[in-house]
Amino acid sequence: MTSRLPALNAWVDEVAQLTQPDNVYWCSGSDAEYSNMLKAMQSDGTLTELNPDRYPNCYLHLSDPSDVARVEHLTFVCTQERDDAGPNNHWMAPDEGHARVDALFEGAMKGRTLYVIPYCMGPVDSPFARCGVEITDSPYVVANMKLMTRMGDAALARIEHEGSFVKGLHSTGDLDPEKRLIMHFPEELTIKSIGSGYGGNALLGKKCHALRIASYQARNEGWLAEHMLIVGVESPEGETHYIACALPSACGKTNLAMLIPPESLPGWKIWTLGDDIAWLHPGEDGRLYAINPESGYFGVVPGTNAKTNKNAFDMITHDAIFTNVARTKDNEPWWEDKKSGEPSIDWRGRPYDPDNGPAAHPNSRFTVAASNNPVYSSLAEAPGGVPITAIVFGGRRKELAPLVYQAKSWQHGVLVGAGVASETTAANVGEVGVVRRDPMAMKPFCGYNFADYWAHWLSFGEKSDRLPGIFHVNWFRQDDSGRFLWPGFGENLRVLRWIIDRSTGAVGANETPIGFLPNPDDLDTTGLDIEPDALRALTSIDIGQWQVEMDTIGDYLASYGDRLPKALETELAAVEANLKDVAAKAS
Ligand code: SAT
Ligand code: MN
Repeated sequence: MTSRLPALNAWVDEVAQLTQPDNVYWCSGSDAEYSNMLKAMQSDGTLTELNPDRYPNCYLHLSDPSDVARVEHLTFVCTQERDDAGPNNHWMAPDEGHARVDALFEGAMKGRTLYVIPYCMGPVDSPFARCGVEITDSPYVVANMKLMTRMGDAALARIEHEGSFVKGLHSTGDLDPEKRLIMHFPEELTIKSIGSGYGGNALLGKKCHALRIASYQARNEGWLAEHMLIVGVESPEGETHYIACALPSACGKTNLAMLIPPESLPGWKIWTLGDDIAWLHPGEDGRLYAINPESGYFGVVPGTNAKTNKNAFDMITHDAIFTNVARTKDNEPWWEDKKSGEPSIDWRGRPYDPDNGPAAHPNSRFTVAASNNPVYSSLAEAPGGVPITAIVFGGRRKELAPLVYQAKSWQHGVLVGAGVASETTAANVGEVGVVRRDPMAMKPFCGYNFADYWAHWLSFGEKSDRLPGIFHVNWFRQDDSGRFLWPGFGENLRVLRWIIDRSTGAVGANETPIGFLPNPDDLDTTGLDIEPDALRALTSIDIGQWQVEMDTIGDYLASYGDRLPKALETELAAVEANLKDVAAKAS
């Protein structure tokens, strides 16, 4: 098969010449094709069927142990000018980037099939959606792309009609970490990834396209591609507000996106639009409208249980692909904190031995179609997206950041987003638990210079006065003995309610130098076992600590040099001056 688009056929030919596959296969996206992929992987030993009675249509894939997370140190943005990629990205000149990665692709698909995957990020009939074609030699990628994106014939028809698409070339290569590169050429709308079969490195529709390349496209076209979940919060009166929330990887975005309201908040409902990525477009009415470019979830498995995320727990009992979890002796998937069963074989396929560490890899994942989610919003398919009431940033911070606060303006909110920091997690290769700056939770995902990105964010404030309010949350505050101060999970709905109340003007707030904090009375804590001291700590700030924090943020922003928008410096200076005033009054 070929397409009706000569440029696409020519590119497939060119890639086939370089990589020399045995066969070329164009994916249709059909269910039969999906089951053929699963069968092929079962026969070559890369996929195992799990207990079909307890976990119907569920499969397990085990990665190479050296290939279990994104690899930021091997991820490059290749723009003509180094400064266009910015200090937030690893950079390589495009010529050198192509030369290096093409050398690795030479003959890489010998003995394998080259799969052509046309896909659409976003509902196929949405003007906000954007298309791509991924070429890969991995049936695991084909199967995962089927669950995660709208792929196949319908996407191809749109691509043929539009005539343009993001090009993504992927090969698992030989999985040698020395020969692994994840390259982005935003000016050419091109991605080339080799040497990894893992999630964000290989499912090119996800972080590579929908964030790195799309953020670049969005800047040129006047919208935002963000690392945000989208959730609908319906009140007992039937009014639904949509919230877009950016948290760094593995900080509970999937849990928040499909939160289960606690019994003490009867009548509230939650609807999931997306759990990882949001594309935000300004509407004619001046509001921001969001679509989720994905149509599936690639979520962290460990910690998922009936208490932390019952929706996810139920959703992964059928039609799911598990990656790097353990198995019980009955061939059910098992992971840390599953709260039932016992591991028998670990994620490396060895008999389980606690001396070898966790049974499931801490970054083990499930892949499921969004339609598996019992609270999937029907509006997730709406071509025009949903209007956003509030934008929420957050991080994992043991100390400092209160449970929630609201920025004083859009411009101040951009500073709040730019100042996001979080303790690192297992989603990326590297040290876990150290605080690092992760502006807008986009540090690993912004395809261009952060200074230009912040300027782009600021530009929305000049064009509309109906933008969502901007908030910051931190579910992860601990006391001196390391206990979490806030129960989190379903109880986070209480915080979302305050955010909605603030956005609709229903409640007042306590104005502080860093923003508006809840008056403790306005945060509904009925039925919560939370000590007054803890609540006070969660809803107040330490001026001295925040002075240090603002200094650190100032130094960080200054590292962007002349390109840093002046408006951010102005906002920073205002917060610093306010902190100083309050400190002076207190002493
Ligand atoms: O590996 S992925 O980038 O797909 C998942 C994540 O890090 O959020
Ligand atoms: Mn993510």
